Amino acid sequence: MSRIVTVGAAQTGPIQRDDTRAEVVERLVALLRQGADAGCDLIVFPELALTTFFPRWWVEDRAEFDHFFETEMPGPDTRPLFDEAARLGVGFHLGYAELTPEGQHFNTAIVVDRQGTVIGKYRKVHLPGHHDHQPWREFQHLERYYFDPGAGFGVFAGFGGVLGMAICNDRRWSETYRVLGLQGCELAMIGYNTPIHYAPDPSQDVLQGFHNRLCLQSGAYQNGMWVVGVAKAGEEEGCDLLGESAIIAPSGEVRAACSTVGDELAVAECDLGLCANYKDTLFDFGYYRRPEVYGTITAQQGVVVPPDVVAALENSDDDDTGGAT
Ligand code: CDT
Repeated sequence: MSRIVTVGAAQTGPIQRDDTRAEVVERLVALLRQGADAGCDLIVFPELALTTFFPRWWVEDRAEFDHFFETEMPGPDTRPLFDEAARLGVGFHLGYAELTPEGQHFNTAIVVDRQGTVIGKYRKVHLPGHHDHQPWREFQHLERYYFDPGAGFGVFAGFGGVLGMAICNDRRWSETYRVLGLQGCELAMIGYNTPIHYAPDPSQDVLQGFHNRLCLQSGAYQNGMWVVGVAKAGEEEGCDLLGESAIIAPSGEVRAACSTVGDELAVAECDLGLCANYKDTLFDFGYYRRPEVYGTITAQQGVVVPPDVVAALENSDDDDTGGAT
């Protein structure tokens, strides 16, 4: 049975450090209206959609950057977005930096229903980059300094289906999709800020677009779910951010995509009923999965080459010089 949710991937262009919340919210409201005109039920905004990607800078006292965080949602600056969405009868997903009353800092996303009520919240689990100042880099990636890690991946009822969220770097980890998939997720919303330049291995720079799609498409297919990947894109404070926002079907096919690195909406009719084509056949988890042999995935964090393999390699005559000279 088909269950159509018309989704808008609302990519934004860059947000500069001096852009005010009010200016940014105005841009989001414009995308929201565009989405409503296009018949969207749900608009998906990027990760940290209200501010510049501030983890690119080091400050000795982290509290100096607390102004990038929201202490309430909606707050005075974001209220217009909630009000306009409710007026239009359109739901949305929004990424932002969250500061809790207990003083915890999270990279957070929420999903809001057509009435303007928050129906789900997610805090980023996989925090990439580093925790210390590394001046050799062109720019920092200090998510491990500014954010506390989230506690897990939940799913939420909304828009007639099972919704899930992940944030940016989470999309590179197959565990993310599988944990969502095991809870029946039918539509995963994933905002991102992905610098094109990856300082630890610049050979990956030209592959950023490929790796983005590779992760989103395989996650969708292997779990029989729609995946909506939405970028904050373009040149932000001298840092080039990947665009290529896309809506991926449970088949792994791209159904809609952005073609610019500015504010842009890509729309697709997502039939949640299509998930069953995969969830009930090739990826019927209940019938085919073998959790009894997957224990390593949760039992250990890093790589452990088994001692017998290490020993065999040490005793081996093989080398990597490419053969006899
Ligand atoms: N925002 C975010 O998670 N960005 C990361 C950059 C990785 S390089 C430190 C990403 O995976 O796209």
